[in-house]
Amino acid sequence: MEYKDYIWLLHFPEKQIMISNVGGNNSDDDNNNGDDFLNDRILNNNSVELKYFVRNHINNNRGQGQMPIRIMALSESKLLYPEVPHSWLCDGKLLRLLDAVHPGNYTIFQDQWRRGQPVIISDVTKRLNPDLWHPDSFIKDFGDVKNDLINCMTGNIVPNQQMRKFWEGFECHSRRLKDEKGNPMLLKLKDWPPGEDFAEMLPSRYNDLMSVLPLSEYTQRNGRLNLASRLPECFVRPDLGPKMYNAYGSAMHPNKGTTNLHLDISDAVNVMVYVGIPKDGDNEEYIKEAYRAIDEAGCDILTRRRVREKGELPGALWHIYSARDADKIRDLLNKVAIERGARLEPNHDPIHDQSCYLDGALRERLYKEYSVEGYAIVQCMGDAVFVPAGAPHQVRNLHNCIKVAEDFVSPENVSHCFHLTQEFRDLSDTHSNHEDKLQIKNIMYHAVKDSLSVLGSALIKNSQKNIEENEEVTPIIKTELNVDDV
Ligand SMILES: O=C(O)CCC(=O)C(=O)O
Ligand SMILES: [Fe+2]
Repeated sequence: MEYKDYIWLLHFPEKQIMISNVGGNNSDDDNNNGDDFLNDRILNNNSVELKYFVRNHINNNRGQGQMPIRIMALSESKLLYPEVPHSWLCDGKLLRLLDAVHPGNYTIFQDQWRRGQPVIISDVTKRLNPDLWHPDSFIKDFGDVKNDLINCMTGNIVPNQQMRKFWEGFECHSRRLKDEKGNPMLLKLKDWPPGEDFAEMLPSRYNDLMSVLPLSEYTQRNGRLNLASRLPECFVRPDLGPKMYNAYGSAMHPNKGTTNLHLDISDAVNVMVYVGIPKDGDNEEYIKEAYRAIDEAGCDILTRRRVREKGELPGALWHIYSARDADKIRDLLNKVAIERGARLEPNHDPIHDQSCYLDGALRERLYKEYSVEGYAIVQCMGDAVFVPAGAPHQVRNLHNCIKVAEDFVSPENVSHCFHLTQEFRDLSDTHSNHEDKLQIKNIMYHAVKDSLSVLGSALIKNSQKNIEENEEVTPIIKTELNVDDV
């Protein structure tokens, strides 16, 4: 979005601007007034014809009937939510909640979340026990345990390494494992703790994390707005995490992701619990590189200002896209693959394959050719990023990061979870999400059953109350009207 458009939005806050896709920095319709600008974007967005991607499943939830994206200015939202400390990033598209435990957070969060928009909440880790999340504590507790590492530059696996080798190089360049050319590798710990083992292997950390997760009605396993909590005990527990993401930072490599573009079938909250800057080498230089990466990644001015504020420690750069734009992204990635001479394989999917990172050039093409613009988000130390189910996202660590994510199933996005489960079924067997580990149909069945039973008992209670009230009223009416005398 251009500066003039932002100003326009600020001047017409009462319009409750709701648009499907706002232009990026490259908007070329300079002569439009605001309304034309909006109409143009909506038309543009809806009229893109997909030539390189064909959808097998009909998914009625894909855009039609969905609430449009909302863009807010603080002057307006302060009137709507006067009590709740918050600000707006990504040119008004991204809500940032500033008090993680404020009871008023739910309303404003839900007003974004039901539109499929991500949200960040800052300062969630101040009540964590920092000793449990320091790299040294992982060396002490698990240094001798072996695990695979991934070289983020090549995608190759460095198999069966003592984890102390990963952790010792976390904040010390000179101790990093080297590749065959003798260069320190950019490493990521692969799936650790493995599978579903977090709570059993790291019980104190599990309890520490769960005690600080914000919006607990959504994020706790028994939260009332976490539909997964409706699944009776006798079912196998769905895998909701937590999952840890441990990786070195790569601010110097703008087209290499720490985690490539993919989407998850449930909602997730991802918390930055530790950011480390190497202690050897030029500390200032690392920090400057990270700022440069942020400035070049399509972040809005307020984000660029925020990361430079005292006390902020930027850790990772996210690009999150609306779930409704997933097919357009697939179309672009298929088109690019063909341009590069590749053949499209059946039962493969450019997002589910998790093999691409959208660099600046691809993000620009996505905007120009499809009118799709994502959310460029910087996750600082202590930030929790809420990622809606089905929203394609990618992450690039700027410094060395420890993140922990917990999944949940919100009523707002349950239909995405359902459709995505169907979609994953058709993929080749190489995909880990092939089977329905979430058991989404069971979750939905029990959520509906419980809702009906709550409504049923409320109805019964209400009608009983009515009968009692009528019985009480009748004698009065009788006396006042002297019904018996008539
Ligand atoms: O931090 C990362 O590398 C990936 C995080 C992610 O994809 C998630 O939490 O869903
Ligand atoms: Fe993810």
